[in-house]
Amino acid sequence: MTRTGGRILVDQLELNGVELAFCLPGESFLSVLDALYDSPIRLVSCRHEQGAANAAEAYGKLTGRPGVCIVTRGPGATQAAVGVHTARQDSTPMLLLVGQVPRAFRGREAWQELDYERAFGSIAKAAWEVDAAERIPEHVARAFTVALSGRPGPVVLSLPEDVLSEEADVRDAEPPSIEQVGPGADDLARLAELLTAAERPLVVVGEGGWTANTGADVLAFCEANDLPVASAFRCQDFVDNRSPCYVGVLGVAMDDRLAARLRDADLVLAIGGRLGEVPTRRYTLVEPPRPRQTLIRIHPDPDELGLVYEPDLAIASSLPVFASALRDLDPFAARWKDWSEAARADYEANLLHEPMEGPVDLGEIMAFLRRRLPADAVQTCGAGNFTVWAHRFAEFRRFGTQACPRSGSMGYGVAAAIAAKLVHPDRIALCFTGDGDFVMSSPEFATAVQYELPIVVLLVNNGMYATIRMHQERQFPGRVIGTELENPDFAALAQAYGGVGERVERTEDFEAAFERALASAVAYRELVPKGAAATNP
Ligand SMILES: Cc1ncc(C[n+]2csc(CCOP(=O)(O)OP(=O)(O)O)c2C)c(N)n1
Ligand SMILES: [Mg+2]
Repeated sequence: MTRTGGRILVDQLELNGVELAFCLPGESFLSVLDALYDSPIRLVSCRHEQGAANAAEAYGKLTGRPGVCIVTRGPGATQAAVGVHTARQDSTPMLLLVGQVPRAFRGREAWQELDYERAFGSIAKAAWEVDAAERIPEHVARAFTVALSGRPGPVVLSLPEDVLSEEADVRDAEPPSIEQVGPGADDLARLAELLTAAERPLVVVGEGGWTANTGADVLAFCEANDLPVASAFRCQDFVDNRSPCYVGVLGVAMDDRLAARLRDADLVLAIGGRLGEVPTRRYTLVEPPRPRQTLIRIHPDPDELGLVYEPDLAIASSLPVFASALRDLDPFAARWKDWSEAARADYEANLLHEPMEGPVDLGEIMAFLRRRLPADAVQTCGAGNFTVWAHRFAEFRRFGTQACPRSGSMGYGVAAAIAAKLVHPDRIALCFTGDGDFVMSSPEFATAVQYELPIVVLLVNNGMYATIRMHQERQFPGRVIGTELENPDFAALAQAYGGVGERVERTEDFEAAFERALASAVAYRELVPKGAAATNP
């Protein structure tokens, strides 16, 4: 039986367990849209490719499965690039499917033509073009394999228009199974040896295929041995923050006491993550290439283990398999109790805050949210100084409740909250955003309204790009330029989109306003006359 390339593609996505895809429609992939018409895959059509790509990235973070984003050629693809970059930096599996000019036009710089292999060469984990409908199953299987194996990441598939519309008789490919390698007995013996010799060890958990069980296993090991464990930037939901062993996040504006602990640790056991610029405070706390600390690195991708640092012990292993082996190790003679307890005490002290000047105290508001939010609420954000409060004062209990860009990209939070609400319709999806950040992602507020996804957006409006202003005033005092913002009335904007909007001007008014926000589904739908012609005049 023959099928169109579009149908073959959609069948292949279904076989790989895809249940949701984000798109911004384009004429270059009409046959994919047509195949989706009959498919159980839910299609969410966004308002900007940035939003579609960010939502797909967040889906990948929340589920561990590749988020699928479908966009049109040239401008569609370049607008989606930001989500691909985040997926790359954040090690998130993702599939960007892009329309391409017909095969016969390639190389002419035809309309909206782009060489995706070159354009996405350093952004995606891999990017390539499919050259015939009959090879779509093979290419999709390869795309899922590459997105999920080793260090997860984004894959870009370029799909020429005529490949999608041509018919082919081809069998589907089996969904790939990703081999999970584990640590060898020698690795674990050496790890035990190094750890036994350590006086001030610190475990750091980071991205690269984390799961809820991984967090539970790592924590069980830490608790059995009084080992302090810190999370890398925006990996705060990797272990239960209420564990006596959890000691905080190595993020932007990290607690100096935690920074000192990482610097002064004599052994760092890095499970996942890259010990990148943010968690190491610009590579000062753990200095490449040969850190002061004894360094043990665990990562599923052997390539990653040789980058930047010279570890004392490098173990190529899937993180879940490693964590489960770690849990089974015999307990160490616990000598780290004082070190661990002191770190935990600092973390708890850092959750408290000095009252802030002015009528709205973000520390107070965060303290309220810490009490109020259920353990399964999903928090999202973009970039800005407001995130410092959101990260410092939040407590995460479960994996898959923080969907924030480790890439530090603005404009992510609203789309991520949409993805969260689609994955977990019964949970609260709370987006922290700033006045700059929100305007960048506000088109997707319309998507939330259209698909009746009652996300809650908490917008910190300070009339400026404060992060940049802060650095500007430090480095170039008295020479403020380009960082002030003249803003719309955000509450009215939310209403205009068909949502609910409120302005809170005093700390004491927040609680009631927040409860009203939770209670209000995005119910209002504007009525538009039917029958507006879909054809050209
Ligand atoms: C896509 C993108 N563009 C620019 C930046 C640089 N940047 C980081 S934070 C920030 C300001 C964000 O402003 P706002 O959302 O108002 O947050 P505030 O810092 O005022 O709390 C900017 C411009 C970025 N991180 N990402
Ligand atoms: Mg601002």
